[in-house]
Amino acid sequence: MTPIKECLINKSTKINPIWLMRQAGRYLPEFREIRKLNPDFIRLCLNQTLAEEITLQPIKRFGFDAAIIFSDILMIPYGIGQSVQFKKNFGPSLGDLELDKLQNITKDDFTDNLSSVYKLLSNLKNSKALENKDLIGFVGAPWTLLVYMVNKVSPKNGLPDVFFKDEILISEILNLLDRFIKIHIENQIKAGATIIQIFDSWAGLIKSDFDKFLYNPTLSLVNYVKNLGVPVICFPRGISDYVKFTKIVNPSMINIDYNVDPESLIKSLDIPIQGGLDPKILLSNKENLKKQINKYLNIFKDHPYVFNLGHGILPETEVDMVYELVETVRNFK
Ligand code: 1CP
Repeated sequence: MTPIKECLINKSTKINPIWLMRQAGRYLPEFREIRKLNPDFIRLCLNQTLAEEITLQPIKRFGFDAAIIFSDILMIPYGIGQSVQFKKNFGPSLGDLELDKLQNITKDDFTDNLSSVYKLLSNLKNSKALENKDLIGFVGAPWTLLVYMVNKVSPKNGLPDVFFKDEILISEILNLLDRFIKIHIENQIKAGATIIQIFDSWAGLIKSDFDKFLYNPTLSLVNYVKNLGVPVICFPRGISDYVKFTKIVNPSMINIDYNVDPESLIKSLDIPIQGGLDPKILLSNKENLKKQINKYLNIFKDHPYVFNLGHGILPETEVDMVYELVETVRNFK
């Protein structure tokens, strides 16, 4: 059994497996080399040879216990026919949302549009580099994808009131997303994903209607993944009540963000926990980094815990600090 499955399924507290959110990405010089020559980000995600190489880059350097495929949560809007571009120093920018057009897309069209992603997984499945490691597939949660599809750009400066105006549109998109996210999950599992992570990066922006935007849609996906016999990790970043979320949604493991107090959480939760460390700590110094890592590992000493961050690793992180992090986690006794 892989180290992460030991933790997730056997609830082992003897090991602390490790991987990092956004481990395949911009902090790696070898990624930046490839990126420089490939300005179209979506095309890069769909380039099987390069996507495979990028997925394995952090594994080769750091020996993490899981690879996460090089792809993006916005491949789902792309797959159902909304255009997606990534602009330099700006981030994602989505095209007009033509609901009629999106509602006409079939399962086969969608699967065709994203066939490279599934091919990437099936190529990686038997890779020597991933022996005894997990291969993580992922999706954006319905809420986070709804936000990008309607707002069309990152909501990092908040959502305008007008976002919520068209309730019918919102319900239609949530229905559409439930259907296609499930198809994307099923396709990834069939192609070789051994774990699914659901990223709800903007869950912290939900201020009301939690059943509609957070609990019901996520529970629907979690049950779907579990029925396919694969563990599912949820990351509802920024929500105020992780205990309530976990009780209602009951994923196989919960990834906490860096605002969660791990000590109080552990008293109320008995499912495996992942993550927590503030990625900004990797921008400080080695001494502080070790101290903060040991804090998490000591708190989770007797709890099934997969080491990870409280959000994705920052592009400005120095590779040297990541080596230090991995060594500290591996040497913890
Ligand atoms: O190692 C990995 O995790 C690589 C695969 C991966 C994953 C899991 C990428 C590659 N993106 C994601 C998930 C993702 N994408 C999330 C959820 C996780 C999180 O919150 O960090 C989100 C919100 C996105 C959307 C997205 N894609 C953003 C954020 C924009 C915003 O609203 O602030 C950005 C910058 C991207 C582009 C992207 N995706 C991945 C990479 C390496 C990059 C950077 C590309 C570049 O500019 O070179």
